[in-house]
Amino acid sequence: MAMLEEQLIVLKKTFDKYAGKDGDKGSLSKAELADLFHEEIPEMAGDKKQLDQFFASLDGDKDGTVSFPEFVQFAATLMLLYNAF
Ligand SMILES: [Ca+2]
Ligand SMILES: [Ca+2]
Repeated sequence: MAMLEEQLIVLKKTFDKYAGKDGDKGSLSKAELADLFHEEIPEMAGDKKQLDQFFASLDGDKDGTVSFPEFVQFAATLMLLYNAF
C-alpha cells in the first residue's frame, strides 16, 4: 500500500476514535481534540490557552468544530514539517 494511503487510513481511524465521543461522529469538538492530543501526541498537548489557539487554527471555517477535511489539512501540514527535517 502506498505510504500516503496508509497514513490517511491511520488518520481516519484516529479521527473516528475521538470524533464520536459526543455523538457527532462527523467532527471533533474542542473537548474531543483535547482528548486526542493527550492520548496520541502528549508531547504536543500544551496548556488550555495553547489548545484554544490550536483549535482556532484547525477550525478553518470557524464553525466551532474540526471536520475531517480540516483535520487532514492539519495532518498534511505536520507531515510536511516532519519531512522538512
Ligand atoms: Ca464529535
Ligand atoms: Ca470547522
